[in-house]
Amino acid sequence: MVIKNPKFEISAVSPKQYPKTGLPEIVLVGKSNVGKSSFINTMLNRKSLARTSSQPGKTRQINFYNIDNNFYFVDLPRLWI
Ligand SMILES: Nc1nc2c(ncn2[C@@H]2O[C@H](COP(=O)(O)OP(=O)(O)O)[C@@H](O)[C@H]2O)c(=O)[nH]1
Ligand SMILES: [Mg+2]
Repeated sequence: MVIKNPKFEISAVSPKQYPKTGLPEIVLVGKSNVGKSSFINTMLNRKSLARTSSQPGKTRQINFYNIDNNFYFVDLPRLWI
């Protein structure tokens, strides 16, 4: 798959903010610091679209990345598991 234009769309803190496009969502869920954000960047061939950190627990919102208007990568923070 050729990815042309992956975009950070929103850091949602409430369900009202979740995108309503109906596009499929691929959700990354796991403990802090296991490489979820790095996985997204690697899949998209971008260095730092998804912010990575050596400190656990940095992501607190639900981050939606719109991939060419085809699907979303959704990066969940640790507190959701
Ligand atoms: N050695 C190594 N470090 C990695 C790898 N993937 C991620 N990291 C590092 O692990 C830390 C946490 O990664 P991050 O993607 O922020 O994890 P997240 O909290 O699950 O989103 C960062 O310092 C990354 O640079 C990997 O494949 N190998
Ligand atoms: Mg992360």
